[in-house]
Amino acid sequence: IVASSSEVEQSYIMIKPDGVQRGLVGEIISRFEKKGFVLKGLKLFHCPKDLAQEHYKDLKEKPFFPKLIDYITSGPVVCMAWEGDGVVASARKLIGATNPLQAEPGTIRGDLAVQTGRNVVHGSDSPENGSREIALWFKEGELCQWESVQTPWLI
Ligand code: RTP
Repeated sequence: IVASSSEVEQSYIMIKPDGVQRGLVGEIISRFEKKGFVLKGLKLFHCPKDLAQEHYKDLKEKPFFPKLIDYITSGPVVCMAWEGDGVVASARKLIGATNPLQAEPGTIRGDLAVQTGRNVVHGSDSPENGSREIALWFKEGELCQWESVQTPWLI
């Protein structure tokens, strides 16, 4: 388990395979960077089916579950751990509604996507799930503890 040395809230943000394939990695990372959150973990990773199934286990009874697993494992994803006060709720706002056609302009999905099944990015839905998902996707030693020069301005 990868534990943060701080008590600061963390969110697991993942650029899905469509975001990687469409060349949106820099655009998406820059939105979280510019907002002022602190990047503690980052890797490109082609995830196996069992990990995708564990990540989305709460959705396993949904009819779209098999397609969702095929989608998430169809190519590399970008795994990120972002930290900061209120990062979970704020990241959900930056990402926008699950259905990109309902996502507000200015949000990542509102600006960059049209299909629920190709909605370019994932963000944890609670601080507990943020910690759970970061421990699931990152191994010991893959997270960096460092201080952003912006951190004092966020508190
Ligand atoms: P995420 O977990 O990816 O951040 O998305 P979310 O909370 O906004 O949405 P959730 O309901 O947790 O669904 C997870 C992902 O499953 C796909 N999905 N497909 N009707 C469908 O075909 C459908 N509904 C959901 C989306 O990729 C969604 O982000």
